[in-house]
Amino acid sequence: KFLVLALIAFMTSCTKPKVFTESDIHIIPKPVELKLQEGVFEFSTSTKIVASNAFQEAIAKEFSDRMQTAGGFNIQIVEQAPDNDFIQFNTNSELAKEAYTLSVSTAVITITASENAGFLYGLETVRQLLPVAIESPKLVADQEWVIPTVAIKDEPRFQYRGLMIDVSRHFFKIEYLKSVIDRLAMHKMNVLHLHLIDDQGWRIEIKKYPKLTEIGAWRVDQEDKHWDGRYKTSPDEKGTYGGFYTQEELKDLVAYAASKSIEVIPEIEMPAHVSSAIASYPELSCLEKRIGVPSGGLWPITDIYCAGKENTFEFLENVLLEVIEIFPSKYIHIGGDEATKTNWEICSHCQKRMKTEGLKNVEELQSYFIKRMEKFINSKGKKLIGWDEILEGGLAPDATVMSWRGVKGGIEAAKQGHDVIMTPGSHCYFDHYQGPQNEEPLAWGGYTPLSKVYQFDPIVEDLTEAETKHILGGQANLWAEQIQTESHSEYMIFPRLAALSETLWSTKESRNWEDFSSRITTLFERYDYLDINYAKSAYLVTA
Ligand code: TNX
Repeated sequence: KFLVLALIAFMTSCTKPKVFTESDIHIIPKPVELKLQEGVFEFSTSTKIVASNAFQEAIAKEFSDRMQTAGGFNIQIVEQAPDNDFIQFNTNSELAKEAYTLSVSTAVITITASENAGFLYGLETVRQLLPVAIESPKLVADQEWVIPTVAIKDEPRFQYRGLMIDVSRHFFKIEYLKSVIDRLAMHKMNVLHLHLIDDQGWRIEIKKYPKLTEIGAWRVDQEDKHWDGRYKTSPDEKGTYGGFYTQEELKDLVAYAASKSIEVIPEIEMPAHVSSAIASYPELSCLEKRIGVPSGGLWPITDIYCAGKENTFEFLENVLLEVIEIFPSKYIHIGGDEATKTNWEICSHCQKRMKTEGLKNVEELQSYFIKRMEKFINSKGKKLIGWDEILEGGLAPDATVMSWRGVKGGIEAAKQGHDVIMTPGSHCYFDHYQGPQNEEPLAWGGYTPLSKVYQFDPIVEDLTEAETKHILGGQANLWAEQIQTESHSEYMIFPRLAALSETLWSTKESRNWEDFSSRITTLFERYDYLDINYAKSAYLVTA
């Protein structure tokens, strides 16, 4: 008797379509508006995706591949819509940039957007409506591939949603950066900022200055676990640790990112954090002393570009000309942070420059430097971004400020009518610890658990409406002094990226830690399938 009852129960559970409730929906970042309806859409071998341009085809193909791998059936990509059982992309130019609506009925899924990003985000939402097993790298048996019928209206709160990866302190392969791009798209983020140059390595091939990568991309060892304040490299030692990206590789990366609606912003540091350049071309510095590429952290580093000599500007303009050919991004980031200017105080070229330009101090000399670079960058149709130190001595006329030493610099810049990206160390530094220090891998310092990231809000003060408009969004920064491997890098990024994505995408009113921390467990299951080495400790700590 029991067996018969069990069999009946089993059969009804097989035939009855699943009924979804709101608590079954765990999308991150949380959509702006979601109305759950009755019924389900079921994916099967007869489901098709109608694509009408290359971008749609590419995202449809990725979706179809995922279904093939996990579900074992093929979803065809077609040009003409069949009668029913399909996903379609519908263009509506009235929708805001990046916005989309997603309507799922039992017969048709329609993603409406005005441009590529919206189509991608709509499909990413469909992915998150599907069972987590959709992420599986191998066939999952006995899985129903159904999603609830819903009506979603969604758009980002902020237009700039970024992640910076420091590839100088440690070198990461292009394939890894591509995987980061995949995951940024999954989290509806849209900027990858590449910190290509720092003291410890020059990572971009510049054809006019081959020594930058022959010498500047290599240091003696990668042992800089302890930021112990010593140069380990002499100029004559041959570097063994390092690497760089060829221009071809970077162009390929940029194209890959574009296929996921992600802009890659290159950062070409100046005037400081450039020992790697000076090791390659000592004449770029004030003292022209021969130095090696440091593997650890001598701090402060006084060997910076000379602001007096014309050849510094000629060099930087030539470098930027090549950079601009590779990166179609609207922005070029020129760094500008942490310049120890003691050599500028004693350098005759710098002193002369200050005299002829009527500059009162070295801060004004840095401002002259950045303004001059901005003129060049603007003349090539690009905009300049710099870290908030570019405020000192007077901001370049059209510069965008990345506020890292808290949000003060950003507020000041917005008040001056400049665009701002908020990346305060307190909430956005992914090189900080995210759990109890004694249980975590060595980090740079600081303490930024998941819950702290979730508290981030780029708009912090009562700014006027016009000033608020200047806050374009936010970004997390992963400095890599202590990060030697891809899996460690992933560990620092995830799951904090999920919290960041919701703070930058979802409405302020919908922000709710309890709700987020229950939804994120589903995302962890996806991360598990995707083999992402995320930090579990971050979740446990609710500072
Ligand atoms: C400061 S943040 C830096 C980086 C370091 C970071 C360590 C910024 C613009 N400059 O060079 O890697 O601190 O957290």
